[in-house]
Amino acid sequence: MSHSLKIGITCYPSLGGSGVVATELGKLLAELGHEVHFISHSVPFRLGTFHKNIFYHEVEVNDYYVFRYPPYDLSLATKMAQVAKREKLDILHVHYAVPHAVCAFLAKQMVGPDLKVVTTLHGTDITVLAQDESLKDLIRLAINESDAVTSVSKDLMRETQEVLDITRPIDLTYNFVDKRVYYPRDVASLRSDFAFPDEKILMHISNFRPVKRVSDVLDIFAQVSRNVPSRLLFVGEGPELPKIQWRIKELGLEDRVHFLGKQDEIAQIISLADVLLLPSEKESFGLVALEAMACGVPTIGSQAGGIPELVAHGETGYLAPIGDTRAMAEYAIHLLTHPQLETRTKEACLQRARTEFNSERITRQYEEIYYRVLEGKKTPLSPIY
Ligand code: GMT
Repeated sequence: MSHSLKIGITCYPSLGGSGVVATELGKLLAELGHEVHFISHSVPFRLGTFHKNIFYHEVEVNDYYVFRYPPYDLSLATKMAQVAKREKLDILHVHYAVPHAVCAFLAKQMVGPDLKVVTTLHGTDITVLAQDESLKDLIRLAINESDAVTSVSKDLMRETQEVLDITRPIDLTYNFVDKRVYYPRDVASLRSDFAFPDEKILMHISNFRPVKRVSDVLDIFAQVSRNVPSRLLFVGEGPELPKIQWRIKELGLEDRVHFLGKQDEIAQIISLADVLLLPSEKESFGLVALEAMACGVPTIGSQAGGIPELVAHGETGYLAPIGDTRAMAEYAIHLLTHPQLETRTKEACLQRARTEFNSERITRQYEEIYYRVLEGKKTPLSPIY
């Protein structure tokens, strides 16, 4: 079975790695000849230019005055069912369990069993939301009722099974990068805007939420900059920023730390860096570390969640226990003061990103899952990791 499919995709269109993965997957599936229908409240921000196989269906929410909270979830479920019936969708592929997997479950009740639901778990839908008693049973139901469930790391798979006491099989589908977009860019002239030739550039890119432990980034940089002439570039925006700005003053690092805000051209920006810092508390995979790896930039960070499945310690970066900023700084200093090691590490990054996490490979895995559920075959039991 390998005919082209009609696939509905729902994700958070305007933020986060799950939205990026869902959108990039949709684009790649469309290139392979499948018809892809995005169903969401706004156009996914990475969707880009027109493609004949890509369609967008906007969810409009009824905000009748009796509602204290307009029921987006119900409108989304209804829209999914309408699009599935009208466009004769084979699959609804939802990214992030809450509320998308629940809405897909409802849509399937409206459409019938021929519509197959694939749910991809991305991280905080399990590591944060599934711990919440007000959501736990609903998330378990949506996961158990999906025709296939995928997880972006083995660690997230294990945590899902543990937290929700789930025994159903889950497929492993790592995050991926498109090598046509993520490769080391020539940024020599841009680099000189931020650092002198003898200075190294460390970078942190995130949504600046508490799970990212951004103050650890500063602690690491404070130690590194005492030993290696260097600059720190922050990319992104989020709630921890004001605290960080205050701490930079306390540490007297104002001249060495730069804020770039939200950026679209991530491949170009990452190519500026010598090292990416990712000391997160929780990180089911760490898409940004993969994007960096594909641009030849090693990550130094924490052993949280799925990061060790991505960053090969000692080969494509270095990992230490969560909060051990001293060890992370020592790794950074060692790497940045050994040019041959830096060159070797960069090569290993490019090699690993291209082989293990390339978009063709992971897109094929998703395709195989779609064909499998359409054939009504059971998911193979996931290995115990
Ligand atoms: O970060 C989040 O809270 C949500 C989510 C998102 O939509 O950005 O991020 C998760 O999904 C990414 C894509 O699969 C992963 O690469 C991130 O590691 C993961 N974030 C966390 O687990 C904190």
